[in-house]
Amino acid sequence: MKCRRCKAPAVMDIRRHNASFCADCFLHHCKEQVRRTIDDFKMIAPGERVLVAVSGGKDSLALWDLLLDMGYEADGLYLGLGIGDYSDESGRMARAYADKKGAKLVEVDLRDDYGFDIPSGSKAARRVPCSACGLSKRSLFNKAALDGGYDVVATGHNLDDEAAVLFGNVLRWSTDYLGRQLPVLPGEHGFPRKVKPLVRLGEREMAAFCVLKGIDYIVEECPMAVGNKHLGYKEALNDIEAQSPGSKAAFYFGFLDRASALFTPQAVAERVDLKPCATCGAPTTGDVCAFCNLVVKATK
Ligand code: Q46
Ligand code: ZN
Repeated sequence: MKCRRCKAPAVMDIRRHNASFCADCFLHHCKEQVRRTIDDFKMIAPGERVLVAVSGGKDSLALWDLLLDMGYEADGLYLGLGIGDYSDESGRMARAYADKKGAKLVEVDLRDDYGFDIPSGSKAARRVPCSACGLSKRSLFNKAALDGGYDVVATGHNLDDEAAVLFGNVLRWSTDYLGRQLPVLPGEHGFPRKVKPLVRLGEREMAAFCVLKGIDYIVEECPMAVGNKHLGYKEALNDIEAQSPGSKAAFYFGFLDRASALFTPQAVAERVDLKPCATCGAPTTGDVCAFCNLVVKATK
């Protein structure tokens, strides 16, 4: 197996591109994929300040590394979710990377700052942990970005993540979610712009990127994810991909090219009715936003 770019012995093959790469050319390939994604979807303009949502996992640390390497002014944001050893370890990984690079890591801790953690708070609020967690993350990323004067929030969702979410949304024809499943959501109505620069790179590529760059990341999955639907969709898509390489990318990018616009009118209509939350000021459709409601129930 030889590197497609320089003909040196290859260390990594990417079946959907029908290509193999040596270590240096693979890292170059990752950077080019991200550069193309940022340019094509107009994700980040020169001089804009980026807040990277860092979980301590491979995707978010690789994204932070790529953005810093490409010269973006990118700070990290770590959210302490209070999920036992998993959170302790993931926080250590995020801090270790920031220290190594001399990069700025903003930290918000659900327990210290809001009085609950995901395992106990979701129980008290009678919500599925991942739903309470996702809601908290969305709200706190927005808040941290606006408070810190950032122009963009970047998350490490990769091709496997986006294809699995799309698969779930299509299985249930969740047309409202389909209207919002884009690699860039504009900043408007009091929300910062949200971007996903890793959508052209798969899970396996992100793990290889971290190994080749010597980035330590938390390998364990969050214990709350065990048995959730999202992992099942990923497995189903992996089976399809193994039989027919390129299916995931065709599914996701075909949706973006040919179908997503059909669902956007509904998503746009929903955003027009937003007003400030009576408690925290964040944009919401009700009087009090979903996160403030969660805080009340989770801390009872
Ligand atoms: S961290 Fe949170 Fe995930 Fe854990 S509780 Fe669920 S949503 S699985 S990405
Ligand atoms: Zn609120």
